[in-house]
Amino acid sequence: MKHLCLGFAAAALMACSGQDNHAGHNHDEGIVISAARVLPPFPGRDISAGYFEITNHSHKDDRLIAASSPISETVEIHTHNEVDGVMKMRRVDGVDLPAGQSVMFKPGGYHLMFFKTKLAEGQTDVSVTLTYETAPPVTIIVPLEGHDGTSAPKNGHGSGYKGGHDKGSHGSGN
Ligand SMILES: [Cu+2]
Repeated sequence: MKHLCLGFAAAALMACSGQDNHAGHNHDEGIVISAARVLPPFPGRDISAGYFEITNHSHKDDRLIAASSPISETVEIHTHNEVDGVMKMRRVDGVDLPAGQSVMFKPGGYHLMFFKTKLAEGQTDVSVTLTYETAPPVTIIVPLEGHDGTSAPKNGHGSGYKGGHDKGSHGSGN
């Protein structure tokens, strides 16, 4: 219930500032992918995983229904469930994207699975196309990440911790 209230408050704030700052600019931002990364296969394996945050900025509920990529003929949307204390992966036929909300694709949760991954030598990023039930498909370029955890987020679009929890100041003016 608390989440619901916060959600409404945030939506109301956005609506207000939108009118003040973007008069005459009334297309909505649609669905935005951020903090995307693809983990390449472990040595001897050919399965990669894709993670990102997906935010539906539109006013309509939508649904991610498919993903594709030149590096793999088979890209599936997966989730993790705990079964008898063991995390198991399961394919899902889509992920709901409620209007105004974000869904995290992360280790232990939703993720993309790229089977029989084919990477060129020295390849550093991957093209991924996401297909939605309503919104038009979007192709994004996703950086490949190392397995050693050394690759820090480079695009400055990660979770913007600025130290402190000052409420009310949404610094992002785009
Ligand atoms: Cu999986």
